[in-house]
Amino acid sequence: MSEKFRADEPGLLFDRHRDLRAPAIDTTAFDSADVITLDEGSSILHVRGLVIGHDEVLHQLTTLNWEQRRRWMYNREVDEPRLTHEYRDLTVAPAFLVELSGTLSEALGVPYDGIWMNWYRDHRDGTSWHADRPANTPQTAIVPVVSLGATRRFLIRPVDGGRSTSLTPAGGDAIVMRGRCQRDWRHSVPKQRTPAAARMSLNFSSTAQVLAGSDEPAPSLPNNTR
Ligand SMILES: O=C(O)CCC(=O)C(=O)O
Ligand SMILES: [Mn+2]
Repeated sequence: MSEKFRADEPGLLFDRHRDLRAPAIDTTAFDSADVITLDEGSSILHVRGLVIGHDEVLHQLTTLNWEQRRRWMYNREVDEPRLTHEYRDLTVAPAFLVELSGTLSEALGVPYDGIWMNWYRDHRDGTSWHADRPANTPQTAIVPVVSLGATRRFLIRPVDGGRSTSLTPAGGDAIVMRGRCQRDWRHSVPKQRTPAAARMSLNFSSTAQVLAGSDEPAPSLPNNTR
């Protein structure tokens, strides 16, 4: 084990080891990605170990101006169970995120130009069932989500309900939703009882991908789907 992997500091993280190597991108990770077929129109690519030093990246990103959003739940306003940050203009994002976006664009053939970021502070934070807007505008879309920090469950299930498929992306992995995942499926990161350390997810978006399908009316989604 490299000395740059550090055992957990008490109270800070629950994962056994943290990957604090200098941040880098392993482009060869795509070569050994797993394909999870959901149905004839949708699949997921699980790319393991794309980001080297993912805990260090998470640590660096904690200094951003994170937002605590609020939302209406029934008849009262509550804090969303996570912090969020967004780069609509990638050119002002940290250099590593720009590089990561470039890598994903090249590997997946989609020009990504925005990032929606979530910070799950611990196991009590999560994201409820939803599809991504506006990536649900085209009939098909390729939506990569890169995980940093703790391993959490990422669930995806048919839009009308039914059995969910459970993925467990570790820090540094990418989950790529492909095909009709934003139309026929809903995804979530559930809150859990088991203690978990901090996790961030980087959700990449592409204006070009949305515009390519802009003649197709996007199905309406309830406001509180995330
Ligand atoms: O955190 C994740 O892995 C997914 C988050 C997500 O789906 C979203 O913010 O749209
Ligand atoms: Mn999403």
